[in-house]
Amino acid sequence: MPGYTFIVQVGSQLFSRVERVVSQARVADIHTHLYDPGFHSLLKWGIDELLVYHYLVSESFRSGPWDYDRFWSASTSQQAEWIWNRLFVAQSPLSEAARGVITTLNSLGLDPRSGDLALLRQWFSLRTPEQHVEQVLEVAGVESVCMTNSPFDSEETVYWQRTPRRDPRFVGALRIDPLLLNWREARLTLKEQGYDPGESLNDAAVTAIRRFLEDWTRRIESRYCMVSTPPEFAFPAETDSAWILEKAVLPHCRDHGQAFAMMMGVRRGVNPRLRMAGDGVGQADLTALASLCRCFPENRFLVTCLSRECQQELVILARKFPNLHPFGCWWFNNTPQLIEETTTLRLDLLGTSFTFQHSDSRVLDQLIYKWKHSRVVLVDCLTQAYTRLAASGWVPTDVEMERDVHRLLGGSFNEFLEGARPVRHEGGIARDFESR
Ligand code: HDL
Ligand code: ZN
Repeated sequence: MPGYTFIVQVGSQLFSRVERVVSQARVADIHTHLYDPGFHSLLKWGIDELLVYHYLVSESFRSGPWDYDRFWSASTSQQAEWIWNRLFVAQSPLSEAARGVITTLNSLGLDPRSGDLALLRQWFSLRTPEQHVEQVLEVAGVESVCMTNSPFDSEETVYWQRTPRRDPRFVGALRIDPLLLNWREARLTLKEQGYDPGESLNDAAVTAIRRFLEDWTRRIESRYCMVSTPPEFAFPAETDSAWILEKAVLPHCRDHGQAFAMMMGVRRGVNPRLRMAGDGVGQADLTALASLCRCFPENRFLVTCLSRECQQELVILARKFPNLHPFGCWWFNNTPQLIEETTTLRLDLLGTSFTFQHSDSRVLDQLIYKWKHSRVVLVDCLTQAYTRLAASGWVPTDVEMERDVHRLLGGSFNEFLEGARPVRHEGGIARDFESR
């Protein structure tokens, strides 16, 4: 690290330049659980939804009494009051998610200190979803968000059957967890939707699964295909999951220009009484990822890991496989300390060939705090990286900083996905990987 005087002089100049560039940069948020306003009640927003976010539900149970039945039988506003009293009145909102509510309300010009949830509810009630989308995207500096669109979610498929009016800033992403993780159930859904895969996994099943994937990819104009996998996920393996992935999903992704996104290491239902808030973490076996990247060089893999212990191995695998793109500081990694640790590791080993963050927002208003909090950390990480670079005799220009920040906030992602476009066979020979 350069000398103290150098850091103070050059570092502070760089800090203000980096802060300006990062604060003005527009973000492509590549994974959220938000919906286009055309999906009506599926788009969550407002103070009650902010407070009953499952991160805050689990945190609110840290204080007693742990009356699960009383909580789950309460109304959303009653649940919000429960959480408000336990996390904002009985203690300071110090956790990332609790502080996020404060950041969001203040950024919208509302005073959380009023503690008057009724007044806050009234403010939100005076606006339409469309108006709120405009203000939140503007305040958050977000240009586009990828949704999580599951053909196995009957609440959502109803809307797709009505071909909803689409807002192009809300980009489709095909989520297929049941197909890979619960084939016995998934095959019934495919049959219901007219893609009968038959009783066993064979060529006929591949045909049915690929038609299902193609139709949904086209219907939602999918940007990529995604699954979240448990720590035990293995490949190669004698499992339905590995077979469907190899025979149907990856060939589909390759032929239809879909990167395959894997969110690895989630342990579902650790405490089922917390419902969606009850999921936990386990250390994923990344040898499975290395096998996939090696065996399917024409597929592109977007990957994030839930366990802190996996982060270095993921980055090192990305150095070995150009078809692997790490992204985001997912879920339990979305804290200032772990965002800084992960981002510094990635900058030191990958330069800007990764995607810094995704918000995973479930409530529209969360875009504001998740990106405001993350930008603060990104400024620190980049200032440190540029200060080191300057000490080596290379001071970045503003244009170079803007280019680097653009790459980290969606530019590298788009470049990586461009390469996933279907191979154009000229004269029967697949053109070179790079020249596509
Ligand atoms: O599987 C996922 O996409 C996760 O992001 C889960 O939805 C999780 O509940 C979550 O919201 N994490 O931030
Ligand atoms: Zn998610």
